[in-house]
Amino acid sequence: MEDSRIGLPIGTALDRFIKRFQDDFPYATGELSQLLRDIALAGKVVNREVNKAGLINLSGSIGADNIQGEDQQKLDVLANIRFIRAFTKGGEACAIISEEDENIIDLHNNGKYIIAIDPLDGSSNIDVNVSIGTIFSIYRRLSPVGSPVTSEDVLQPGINQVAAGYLLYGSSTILVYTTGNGVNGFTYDPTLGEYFLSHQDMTIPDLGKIYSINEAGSLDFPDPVNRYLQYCRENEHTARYIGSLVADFHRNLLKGGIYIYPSSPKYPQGKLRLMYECNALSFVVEQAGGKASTGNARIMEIVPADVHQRCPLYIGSRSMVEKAESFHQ
Ligand code: P6P
Repeated sequence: MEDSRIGLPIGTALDRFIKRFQDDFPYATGELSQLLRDIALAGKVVNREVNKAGLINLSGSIGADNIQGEDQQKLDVLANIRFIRAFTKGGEACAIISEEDENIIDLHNNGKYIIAIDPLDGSSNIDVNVSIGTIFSIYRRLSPVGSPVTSEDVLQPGINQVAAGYLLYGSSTILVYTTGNGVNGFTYDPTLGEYFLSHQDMTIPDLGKIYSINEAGSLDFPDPVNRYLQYCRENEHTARYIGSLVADFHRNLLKGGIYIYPSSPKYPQGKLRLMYECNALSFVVEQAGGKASTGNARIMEIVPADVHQRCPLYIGSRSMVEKAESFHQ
């Protein structure tokens, strides 16, 4: 079976890429492929709205907090609606876990897949034109198709993911995903309304010099974190922190680096969400040769107890994550 590490050239359209590698899975019946197309389509719509938010009064807050207690942005709500509508129409997903919804969205259909999604991460950056992103994770349901969705269906560890990835709405919009067979990136051409393969078989440098963390919290960081940061400062590292996880992650994926959001008194379990932020990016980074941990344990082996649970996140170049972990031992 040909894997995604060879085969289709740069410039291949996303649709052709998906079909090409679906054909390699004889048992594949096309639902996962269609799910990826649904995500790509919703991403086009969100991209359009993100790119003109200021012109159509879509910037700013709706004046209410979301279930996370965070000031909900108009585009958060819009993006959530777009992705849920795409999955509802597509019919491949039977349930959705969304950062914007307290409860699991049961679509009461014969879908085979569970989606965990952060429709628009980093939304506080929307008003200042900083890159933001969508993060998604896809699982196969464990209970029989057509039966009620169970808690076992939704509380699966990250190692059960069948696909995961992100959309980055930045200087250009890129869709990066894996189905467990390498990582590929597709840049969106809005003049053609299509994504084209631009980053083939992405691999993260094993070592980098970039560390991404909000150092303003250092007075409250666990001691091992501060000792690792001191190591970075003493070893010609450089700090880059956009405040938008997808943007920081993507830069580190390309250049090498580590992103850390540790536990703190304000966030005893860390700030980031296991199901729709940490697991998805962990699948991508592991497939690209990197590593993702809580500082002590592999992210993807955590068995969730709650769909919105948080966890500390150390993610990026393998040697850098292992170095940071060594300060915890
Ligand atoms: P802080 C955005 O709210 C987010 O979830 C990530 O995208 C980002 O990396 C992080 O939180 C920023 O958090 O506490 O540094 O502002």
